[in-house]
Amino acid sequence: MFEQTFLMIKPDGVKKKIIGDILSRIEQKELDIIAMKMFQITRELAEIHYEEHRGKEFYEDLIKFIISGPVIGIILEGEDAVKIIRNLAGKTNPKEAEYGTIRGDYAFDITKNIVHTSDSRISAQREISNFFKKTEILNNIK
Ligand code: 3AN
Repeated sequence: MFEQTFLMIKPDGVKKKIIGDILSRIEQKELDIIAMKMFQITRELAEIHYEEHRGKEFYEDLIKFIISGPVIGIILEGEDAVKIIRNLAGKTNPKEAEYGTIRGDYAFDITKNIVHTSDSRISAQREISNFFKKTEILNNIK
């Protein structure tokens, strides 16, 4: 299915200086980057993004972590984009993530797990509209 997904390089990925490696892994897949920007997430936006985790024991650490430094937001588009990018990221818990995935290769901590990726088309659309203005998204590269 032709679709869009959202990938965010979290503050630990930026600090580790692995933006280039993550981008090159993305570019090896047949997906188009249609928007990309670096920004600092506000607490308000973090709470919107992680709404589904509100009240869980790890929620506060998650919010504090995601606003602790700049992140890179990327919108990707292509056939089965959601699944391809989930597979590239690897399992949420780095201890279970396979080698060859971004988390399997770089993450050690479930909160600081290098990337966020949308878990469905619907989440992707919600997250994209939370993080990007319509004018920031290219739709003429085909
Ligand atoms: P994913 O990012 O793989 O889609 P979600 O949406 O279930 O995973 O969780 C969002 C983020 O919340 C994860 N990336 C991780 O940083 C954090 N998280 C999820 N589950 C836990 C947990 N059990 N303990 C600590 N942090 C967690």
